[in-house]
Amino acid sequence: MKAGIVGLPNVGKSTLFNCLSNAKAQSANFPFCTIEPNIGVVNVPDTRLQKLEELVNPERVLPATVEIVDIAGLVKGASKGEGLGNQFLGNIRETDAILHVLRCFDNDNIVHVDGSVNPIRDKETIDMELQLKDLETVDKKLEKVKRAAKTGNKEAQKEEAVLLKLKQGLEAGISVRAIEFSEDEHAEFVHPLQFITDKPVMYVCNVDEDAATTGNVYVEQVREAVAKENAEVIFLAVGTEADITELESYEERQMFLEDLGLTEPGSAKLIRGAYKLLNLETYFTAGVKEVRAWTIPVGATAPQAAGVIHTDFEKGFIRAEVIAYSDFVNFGSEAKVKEAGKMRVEGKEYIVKDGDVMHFRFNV
Ligand SMILES: Nc1nc2c(ncn2[C@@H]2O[C@H](COP(=O)(O)OP(=O)(O)OP(=O)(O)O)[C@@H](O)[C@H]2O)c(=O)[nH]1
Ligand SMILES: [Mg+2]
Repeated sequence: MKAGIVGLPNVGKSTLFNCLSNAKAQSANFPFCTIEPNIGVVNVPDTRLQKLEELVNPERVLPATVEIVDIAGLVKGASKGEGLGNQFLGNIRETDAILHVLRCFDNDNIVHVDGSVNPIRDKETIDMELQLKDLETVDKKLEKVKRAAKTGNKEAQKEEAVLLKLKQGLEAGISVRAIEFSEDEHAEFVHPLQFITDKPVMYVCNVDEDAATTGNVYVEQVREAVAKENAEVIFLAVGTEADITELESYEERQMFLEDLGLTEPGSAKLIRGAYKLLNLETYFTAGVKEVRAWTIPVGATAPQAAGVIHTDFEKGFIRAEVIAYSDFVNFGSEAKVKEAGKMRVEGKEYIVKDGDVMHFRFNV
């Protein structure tokens, strides 16, 4: 699963990327600092994993991960080839969710490509470029479908109607996610085209240090502007957090966070938010060799969950032994859970719950 970072140049996208991932991206105070996309793997922070580690004492612990892509800043006209971002919009099309970074801090020393701090205007600039890119996709498809529709092909006619509705919406400045389609229409015609503006989005307001715990008026403006979008808005002192990430020891980092008034990095909240945005959940395996978090889509069945470990586990699935996370923690070990009769045996139809500790039985 992947999330892509978008925004104007010089708003702090690469700095955010650096807060999140161990891969270091170049960030500097000039527009178009990023040229080639930065791709990094981010651990999903989960305190349950630490708790399981304490109880099981395994050789190693592996958290769940999400992939993050940081691209060049987009500017007005990007969809027509202006700036650099356009060539990399393809990388964003391949992601599953969008993190839209908005500059919400004043600082005359940091260049703003449009001359002043105004997150609402910036958001509209970016939205429009993304919409124009999607419009390009619609137009290309429409050209093909039109011909088939003319010959009387019923399926093509249905598709043409959907495409025309998309075209009309996008031309009016509406993102695909806000254009209404039936579930079937969406699955059959909209989803396969991987529209950028159809992906779930989270607005990341980059605030200065003073606003790290409170937010500021820019954040309020953003909240108000996107209220109807049903999108997540979070704020984060990206620059400061990137500095904290640089510190060597956990204690030092924790101390600086506390100075800011935070108990955990805002980036942890962001990653969890992104995970939710992607409609993902976690189940655990907890053996003495390894305690590990595995990522599944919400609603996955036991065999599908097993398939995340290995396709053979899914194909040869017999049953799953399941312990609810809370039972594992309350009883303290797998053996004690079993003694208490709290371990369940589940079959193919079982819908995995977030936090389940699982063990699979399978044939190969
Ligand atoms: N004061 C302040 N400066 C910041 C903050 N976040 C980023 N910066 C600075 O802004 C400049 C641009 O940051 P980058 O992360 O390179 O910006 P970008 O969005 O990746 O820019 P492009 O790659 O050019 O599109 C750098 O000098 C950062 O140190 C912040 O929260 N506060
Ligand atoms: Mg950058």
